Amino acid sequence: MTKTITPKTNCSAEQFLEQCAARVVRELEQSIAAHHDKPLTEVIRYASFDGGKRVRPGLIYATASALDIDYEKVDAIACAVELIHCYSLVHDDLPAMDDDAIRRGKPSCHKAFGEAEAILGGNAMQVLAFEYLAATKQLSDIHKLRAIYLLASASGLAGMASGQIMDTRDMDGKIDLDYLEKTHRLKTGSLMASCITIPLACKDDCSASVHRALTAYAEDIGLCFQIQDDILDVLEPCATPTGRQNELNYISVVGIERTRELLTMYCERCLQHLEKLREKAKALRAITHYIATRSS
Ligand code: GRG
Repeated sequence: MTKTITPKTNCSAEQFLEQCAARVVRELEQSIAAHHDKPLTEVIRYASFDGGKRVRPGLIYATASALDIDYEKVDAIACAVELIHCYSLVHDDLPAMDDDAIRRGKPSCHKAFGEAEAILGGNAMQVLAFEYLAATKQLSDIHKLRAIYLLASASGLAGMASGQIMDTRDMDGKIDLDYLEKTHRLKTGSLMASCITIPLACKDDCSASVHRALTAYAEDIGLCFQIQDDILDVLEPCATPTGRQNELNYISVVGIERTRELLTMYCERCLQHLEKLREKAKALRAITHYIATRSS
């Protein structure tokens, strides 16, 4: 069995994310191994293990570090959020959604396994996420309940699913900045925010000012991520999936110059929110810079 990796905060964001990726993949490998004989396990492994920047686990371990929470306590949270994220990519790539043939440099899940396996594999990943949270021995019952509630609301009607339908509807060119931001806050922002708010909800002795600062950071970091995603979509199309072109993009709504200004504004706002946490927020600060400047 491979050794548990402890992500170090005194290195670059890329190295920190690599260590978080190794840690979360090891955790997922171990628990999925228990289901090795089940027919959907191969689909889940395919959709969860290769590639992916693992930004969400990175944010979770970085928040744990900022709040002095042991990494063991957030392992199940990192696995659960990453499973929901990977699941959303599987369904997002389906012909009824973005119809993407390639994901993370290899055939998308429905191309490799067929639509029925991709739909069911995705469904299984979604509920497996909640199974992790319910089963972990590292969180108290009240913390588990809070985590389950926050993850369910981030991914369901109050979050990602609603953002996805706003993104999928034909708006006949009637998209303004307000609609765009509402969609992105739900579709991308809510799950990313949960990477901060779930560890925060598992910390009982957090000061009100740190709580406020991290909650504000959680609300802004997803938009920062999405704006850079939109820039990459348009300026570096090879860096992103290739399916249906999306009119819901910052650049088509406000132009490249304003998009860059918005990215700078959200990135600075995120860094300001972190000031309150001083050195404790070192890893969160590094990931913020990475999110706003990444090339894939
Ligand atoms: C969870 C109930 C429920 C429904 C899901 C299909 C769907 C409904 C939502 C799709 C949401 C979606 C695909 C959002 C896009 C978010 C986004 C920017 C994805 C790319 O994230 P990266 O760059 O991907 O972190 P990697 O591959 O690095 O992990």
